[in-house]
Amino acid sequence: MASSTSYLHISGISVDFSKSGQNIESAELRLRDEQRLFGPDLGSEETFHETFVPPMKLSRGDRFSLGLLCKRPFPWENQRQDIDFDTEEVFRTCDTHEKHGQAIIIITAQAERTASSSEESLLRPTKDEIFEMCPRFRILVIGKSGVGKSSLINKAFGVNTLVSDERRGETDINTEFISEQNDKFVLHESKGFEPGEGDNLEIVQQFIQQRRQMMVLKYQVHAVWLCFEISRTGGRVLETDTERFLKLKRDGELGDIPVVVALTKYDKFIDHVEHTLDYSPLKGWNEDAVEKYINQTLEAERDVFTRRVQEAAGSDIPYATVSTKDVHKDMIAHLIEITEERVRQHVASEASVLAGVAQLVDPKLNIMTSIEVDKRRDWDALASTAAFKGKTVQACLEVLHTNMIHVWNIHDPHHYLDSKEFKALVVDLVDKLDIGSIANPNRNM
Ligand SMILES: Nc1nc2c(ncn2[C@@H]2O[C@H](COP(=O)(O)OP(=O)(O)O)[C@@H](O)[C@H]2O)c(=O)[nH]1
Ligand SMILES: [Mg+2]
Repeated sequence: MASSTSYLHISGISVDFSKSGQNIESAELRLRDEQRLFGPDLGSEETFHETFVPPMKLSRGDRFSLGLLCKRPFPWENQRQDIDFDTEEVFRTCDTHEKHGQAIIIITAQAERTASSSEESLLRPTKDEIFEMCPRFRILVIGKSGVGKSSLINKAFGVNTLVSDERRGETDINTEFISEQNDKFVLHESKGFEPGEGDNLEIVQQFIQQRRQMMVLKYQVHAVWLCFEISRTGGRVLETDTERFLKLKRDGELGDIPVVVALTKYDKFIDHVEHTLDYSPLKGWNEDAVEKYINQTLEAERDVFTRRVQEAAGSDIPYATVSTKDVHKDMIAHLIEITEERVRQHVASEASVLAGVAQLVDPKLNIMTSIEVDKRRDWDALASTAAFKGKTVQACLEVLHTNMIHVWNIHDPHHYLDSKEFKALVVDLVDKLDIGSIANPNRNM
């Protein structure tokens, strides 16, 4: 969101032709009459990464394009191809993620604010800054088919459909799934580490490594949920490759990325324990005693399983039992809370804010996140500046209001919450709280 910006610094470009079948010899980024020529990455013919030092300066209305020199079987058939960018779109989204045919182009751009807009930026909601750095919480969910990955995601993020932008039917770990109902998270999915799943461990490891190398926070993977079903068990609970994955994490091979184990379908586990319990010794017991006994048995059975998970995971990899049944909503909230905490500690607070924004099962976390965002503003410093003195309480309330409704991530396709009418209601409400009239535009802070 760079609407208040007069120009952008274009500091990098990544192009991935691996799915396009094109054979590209070189590429040239052109901005007005400036050109930067670059070639494929070392050891690759399909990916290009280039950083521009100093960055190129893009103004609104500039002609901005990428020229490609495509290799053909015969050198005399070398062909040029031009991709024109929509400058307004680049300004609107800052970092632009474009698809051209099957080629994926990512432009890294930073807004350059004009000096005169510094006042405005003081009152600019901090959520803009956070969303600019990290517009979506990026999560990788691993687990064999049927363990309940999709159901868990849907509950946690309050959605019921996810779409990928792959035109082909097949998807893989690189496929980004997003939802129109909640665009604050992006999901990558991977099947588990069952025997017969090929070298999935290697695929997952490679994916995590690649994403770790990306400098820009929003392209990094912010958290991993490793899912399997909790069950009663006498023998081993984890597949060899699952144990190897956990060991890689423990040994630091995967870096700081938070991995949380989600033990799914806890309700099914409860049902199973209850249905197979030997009730004969309980004859003549009162209801409370029976319930206590059942709960103790349940906990003991659960502990057998979780102890084994802990043995494999070690103390640094937390786990949570979850269920998609509404009565167990707290469990998903707990999974999210421990994930958010790890993301905050090990990745970046901006990504953890997005985790808080994206999730929709834990209103307490939404509130905490919203407070966290407002805390980032140095209100004291702000209040003492000339810029602030001229502002009415209403202007300040607007900032709080904007932060709040976006951080709470309420599905509001018609933008009712952004409407003048709703804001008037809020102002009116604050008026009634007896802090004096703030609807009076002349009243200063
Ligand atoms: N009882 C119960 N069933 C679940 C739970 N989570 C998922 N399921 C069911 O398990 C099946 C597979 O779930 P799905 O989310 O599609 O698994 P995925 O293949 O890992 O994405 C579906 O029939 C779900 O309804 C749960 O917490 N409890
Ligand atoms: Mg699924």
